Amino acid sequence: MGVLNVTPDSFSDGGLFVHPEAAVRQGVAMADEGAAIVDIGGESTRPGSDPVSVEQETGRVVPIVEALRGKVAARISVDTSKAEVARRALAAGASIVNDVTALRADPEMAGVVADAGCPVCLMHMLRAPKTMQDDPLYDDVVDEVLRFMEERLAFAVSEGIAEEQVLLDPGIGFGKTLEHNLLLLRRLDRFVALGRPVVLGTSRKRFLGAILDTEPQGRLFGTVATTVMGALAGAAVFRVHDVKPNVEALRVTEAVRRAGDG
Ligand code: 9MG
Repeated sequence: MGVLNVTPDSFSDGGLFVHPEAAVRQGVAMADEGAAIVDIGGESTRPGSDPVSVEQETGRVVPIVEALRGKVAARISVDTSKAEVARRALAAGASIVNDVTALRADPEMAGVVADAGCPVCLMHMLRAPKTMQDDPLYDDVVDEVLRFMEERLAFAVSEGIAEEQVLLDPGIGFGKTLEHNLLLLRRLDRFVALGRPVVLGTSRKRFLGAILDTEPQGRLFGTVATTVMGALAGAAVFRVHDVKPNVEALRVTEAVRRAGDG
């Protein structure tokens, strides 16, 4: 899953793709490099970020969905927590909803997804982007995020979303310390055991910078390391800015995993 932030303020690529031609070029490039999904977001979820209106978000996302639809073989995912933005993006050609609030921000979101019959990614986040990094606390981060995933999956199904359409994401960096992120990565197998495809989003994130002492652009090798570990643990989708290196790492990992299978 290639990240396409059409925002002025995302943490590592903010402002790079606000111009529609640049966004479309980047979407096409990521698909050419092997992205199976292009995830388009019009509201930053970086720590401390401010929310934007439905009109602003729609105005950023929908023209890019329309321009990419038919131009790329990759599926288009809309990264939003607002039901109206999801509805309009799905009407414009998106076919997946990536909701970082796991259907908690907008009471109409579950209905939009259920009516569309499309896949939805439910991600864990502590509180909201504005406050999530203010001293996040857990007794046992892995257990608590697992329980959250089970509860949100049950909620989605109770709202008419088919279980087969749900993807789960532990939300690396969303209300977590470095140690919390490392523990979640180490026990990713427990999320895979829930039986739904697991989405992993580590790309260029701050916890990598804390380990490597680098700015976002210098976190590629760290990102690729987590992609390989995630693949070995059974994760299914890797949300990344740098598609080619991650696709190549996944192809090699897969080849080794299948060696001797005939
Ligand atoms: C929008 N967004 C930013 N980081 C993300 C992550 O880790 N997972 C998902 N699903 N979405 C994310």
